[in-house]
Amino acid sequence: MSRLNELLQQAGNIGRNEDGSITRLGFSEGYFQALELLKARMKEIGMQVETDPVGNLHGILPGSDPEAKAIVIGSHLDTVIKGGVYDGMLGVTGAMEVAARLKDEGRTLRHPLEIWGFNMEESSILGGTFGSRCVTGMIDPDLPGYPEKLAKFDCSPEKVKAAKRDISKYECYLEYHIEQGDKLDHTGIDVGVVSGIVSIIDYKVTAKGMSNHAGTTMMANRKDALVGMAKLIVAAEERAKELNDTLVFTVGKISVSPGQENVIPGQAVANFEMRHMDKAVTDQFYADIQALAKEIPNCEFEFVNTIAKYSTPCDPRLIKLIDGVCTEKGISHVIMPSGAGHDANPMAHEGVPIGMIFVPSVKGISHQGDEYTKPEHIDMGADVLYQTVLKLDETGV
Ligand code: HGY
Ligand code: MN
Ligand code: MN
Repeated sequence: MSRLNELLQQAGNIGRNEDGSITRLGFSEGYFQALELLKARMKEIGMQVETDPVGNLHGILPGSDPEAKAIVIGSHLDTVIKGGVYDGMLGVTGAMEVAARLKDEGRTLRHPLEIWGFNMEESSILGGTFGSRCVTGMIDPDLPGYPEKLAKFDCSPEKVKAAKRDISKYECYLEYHIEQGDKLDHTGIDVGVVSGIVSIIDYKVTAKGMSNHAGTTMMANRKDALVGMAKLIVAAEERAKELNDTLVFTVGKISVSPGQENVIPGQAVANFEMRHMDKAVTDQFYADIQALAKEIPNCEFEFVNTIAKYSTPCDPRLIKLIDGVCTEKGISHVIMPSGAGHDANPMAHEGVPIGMIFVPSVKGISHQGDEYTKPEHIDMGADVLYQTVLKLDETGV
C-alpha cells in the first residue's frame, strides 16, 4: 500500500462505527484526534503547523521567493453521520503527499505551499462549509441566533472573526476529492477535471395543521401536518423530475410535533434541499414548490431560506492546466461539474482562482460507509495534483 493510502486508512479509523462507517463530525473528539494525527505528520514533513480559532488545520511549507503568493491545497477533515473514509480526508492527505514528495525529491517550490484542513464542511446547524466560510469571512457570526449555535461547539463570534484571513494573499486554491457520483466509474474514465460546483439551496419548510386526538378525530376532520408535508414532498419530487434532468431535490431531515403515537401531528418541519448549476432553475423550482403548497388542503406552509450557496465555476486557466497534466501523463479524463459542495466554493466566491481534481467513486456511493475509491486511483489523482502544483509553481495561475 502506498504511503498516501496508508495514511488515509489510518485517518479513516478515527470515528469508525461498528458497521464500518465513520462518524467524525466537525468539532467532535474524533475530529480533533484526526487533526492531531495530520498535524504530527505535517511536522515530520517539515511543515509549520497551526490550528486556527475555529479548528481549521493550516500547514505551511515555505517557498524560496518571499514575494510569491501561497498555493493552497485543501479539503475537510469532518464526515457526515455514518460517512466514509474518502470524502474530505482524501484532499488533505493527498495534499500532504504532495508536500512529502517535494521533500523526498529535495525540491523547494518558489511559492509557499499551504495545506488547509477545514472543520465542519458537512451540513450542520452552522450551515456547512463552516471552516472555509470563516477563513474567507463569509459568515456574519453576530446574526440573531448564531452566537447560541456557535456556543454549542464551544465556539464564538470572536473566534469566527479571528479565523478570517486576507484571501487576496493566495495564488489559488486546489482541492482533490472523490467524485461522489457514478459518472467516472460508469464510463471507466480515471480523472475528472472539475468545471464548476453546483448551487446548494436549502429551505426549512414548516407545515402547520392542528394537533388533536388520534382516536376521536375522524379522517374527514383532520388537519394532519405530516400528511400535508408528505403530499408536498411527493409533489415536489415529481416536479423536480419534470423540470430539469440535472436538478436534484432531497428531504434529508424531518421532524414532527408534538411527536407522540396517539396525537395527530400539528406541525411538521422538513429541510428541502435543491441543487443545480443554474440559479434560474432552482429559483423556478422554489416558486413551483410554493405554488404546489397552496393546493394542499388543511395545511399552511411557511418557507425560510437557510442555505444559499450559489454555483461557482472553476478557474478556466486551472481547468486547462489540470487537463494538460492529464493529457501529458496519458490519463483518461473528462471535464465535468461537481454535484457535491466543496470548500472550494467559498474560496471562489471570495475571488480565489479554484481548481478541482476528481477520482472515481466505485458505484458512485458516498455519504455512507461503503464509499470506496481504488488505491490506484488515489495515487493517480495525487500524482495529477503533484504535477499541477509543479506547473503552477513555474507559471502561476
Ligand atoms: O453536501 C455536500 O455536497 C458535501 O459533500 N458537503
Ligand atoms: Mn460530503
Ligand atoms: Mn467533501
